[in-house]
Amino acid sequence: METPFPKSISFAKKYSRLLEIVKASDTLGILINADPDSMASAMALKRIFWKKARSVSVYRINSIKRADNLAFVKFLTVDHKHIRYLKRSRIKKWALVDSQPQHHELFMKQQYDIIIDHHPVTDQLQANFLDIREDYGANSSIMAEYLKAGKIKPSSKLATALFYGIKTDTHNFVRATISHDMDAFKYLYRFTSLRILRKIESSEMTRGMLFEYRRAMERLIFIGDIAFVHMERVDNPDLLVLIADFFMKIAEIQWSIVSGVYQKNLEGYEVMKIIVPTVGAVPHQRTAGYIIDIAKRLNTQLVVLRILSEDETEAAGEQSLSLFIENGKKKESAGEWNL
Ligand SMILES: [Mn+2]
Repeated sequence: METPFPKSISFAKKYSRLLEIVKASDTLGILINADPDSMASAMALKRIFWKKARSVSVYRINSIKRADNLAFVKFLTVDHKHIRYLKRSRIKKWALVDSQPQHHELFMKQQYDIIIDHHPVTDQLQANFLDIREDYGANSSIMAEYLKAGKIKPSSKLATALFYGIKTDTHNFVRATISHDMDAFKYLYRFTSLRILRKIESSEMTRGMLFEYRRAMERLIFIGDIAFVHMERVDNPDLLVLIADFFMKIAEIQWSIVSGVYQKNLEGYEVMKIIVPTVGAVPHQRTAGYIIDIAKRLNTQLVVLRILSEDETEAAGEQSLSLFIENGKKKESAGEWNL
């Protein structure tokens, strides 16, 4: 690809080139796929054009569901709207941050005046002002350098947003990072509100989720060392993962199984199957028993898949299948079905 800047060009020069893109009479629209890094980047770009453009508005293509991201929006007062409220005719100049048009079809509908990103360069990338830095762990680090170059002291909310953006995109610097991110992090630290940062980081649930947790507690049953909950209808399947994770905190528990019904089939029936893939050694008798108990409680079909390795014959596979059948029969005759 054509590099927009020779390596040596200073951030100050880039900054003044960036400013030339948007005129005082222009309305600027910034598009993002909202996560902390992109929201912080949009806030920074908005700050850069504050009082320099007629208006700057931020539109996200996705909805924000994660509790920590909701806290981010609330406590850092991120001002943005969903793209469905976008009136294209009102926007004169377009910017895309922390993404490239190829990343999403909703990004492909227009030409961009500004693209600033840190993802690998995609095909046919074009913009009047293009700054792609693949060697940055977070786009927020690039934006912090622009603020510095423009001698803009970030507000505590903007600094906290960028700081958190870097933290999440680099997974707290676990990902092989990169001196640029460290430098930006150090620069932002003095302006950051650690109180808000802690609040965002400790936001693991929403009020709505709390009701789901209560529902989960009421439905929790223990089968051997398995914590098992069938949640029935759920609006958001991600919740099942959080609940399963939550019950893993119980000391006596080895397995946490959470089930739920997310979508109906074409006829409108909620059909559930438990699929048990078995491979290698025949499953333990006890494990088979547990799984059968769960299937029975849910009144659902149990599908046992035996995955054969190259040196196994079908006879070997039959063994684990018959384990489930025999166990089921035994439980039936012992009257154990009515758990
Ligand atoms: Mn990013």
